[in-house]
Amino acid sequence: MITEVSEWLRGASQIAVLTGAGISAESGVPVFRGHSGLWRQFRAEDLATPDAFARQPALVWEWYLWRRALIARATPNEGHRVLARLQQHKGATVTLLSQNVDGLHRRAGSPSVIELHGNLWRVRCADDCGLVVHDVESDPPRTNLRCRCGAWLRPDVVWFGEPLDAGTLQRATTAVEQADVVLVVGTSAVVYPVAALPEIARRRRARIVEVNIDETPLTPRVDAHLRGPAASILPQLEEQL
Ligand code: BJW
Repeated sequence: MITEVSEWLRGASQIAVLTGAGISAESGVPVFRGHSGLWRQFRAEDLATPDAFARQPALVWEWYLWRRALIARATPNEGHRVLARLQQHKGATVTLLSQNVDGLHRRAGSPSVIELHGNLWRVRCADDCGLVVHDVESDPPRTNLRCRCGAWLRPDVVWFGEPLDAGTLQRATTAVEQADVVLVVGTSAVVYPVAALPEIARRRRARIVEVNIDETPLTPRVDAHLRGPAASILPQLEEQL
């Protein structure tokens, strides 16, 4: 199957890659769903919401500071690096779309990444006064960051119930609409609207290739499911390109 997929990639002029938490799993960053997704007793759905932040901003910040510390120690893995090289390959236009907020794709050398759910290294005003800053205040980490307008500062990420940035989602939609092949790597494909992107591509007759250690709701609808860790499957694919 890897040989067939690499032929599709070789013949493609537009490729879209959609990544999720699974691509960073082998860098030691926990995924969201399943047992390793729990922080203390909390699930992402308990903390990644505007309501949780309104009720307990310090608790939500603690979670993000814990994740920042972990990600700061992590290094990109071979999966991130293969995708960065693929983007710089002259044969096709490769658009990298990521749901991850960890910044590991950029650290692996990806020249551009469409970050659909934001970036946990940026903060912005929780009252939307317009302030967005790249946070340099994480050392020492503080859970009571305030904006110049007095409101809380929050991580510049997309929580449940919040809309994705319209321009960002449009760029992602265009990329999958134009793609000949869409590579879906390490996502459970359950969080919308991003989970709809492979289906949009499929309707335009793109080939959909899933790389995952497990099956997902998308699996029955893909052209190829490459089962295994992204950091081993992606290098095997690259070898054949
Ligand atoms: C490996 C591996 C290895 C492991 N190699 N693989 C339609 C239907 C139903 C519900 C909705 C709908 N439309 C909207 C909703 C509601 C909601 C939603 O989708 N809920 C579902 C859970 C039911 N969506 C939203 O609320 C979104 N907003 C929205 O729709 O707004 C509409 C609106 C319009 C106008 C006004 C107001 C509102 C926003 C969603 C935001 C999600 N945010 C989070 C947190 C981001 C910040 C942070 O990180 O803290 O994003 S939640 C979390 O889930 C995070 C992730 O990006 C996202 C997806 O998770 P991902 O990446 O797939 O990770 P996992 O853990 O789920 O899966 C990992 C996978 O990797 C697994 O499959 C493993 O097998 C695999 N794996 N190791 C390869 N080594």
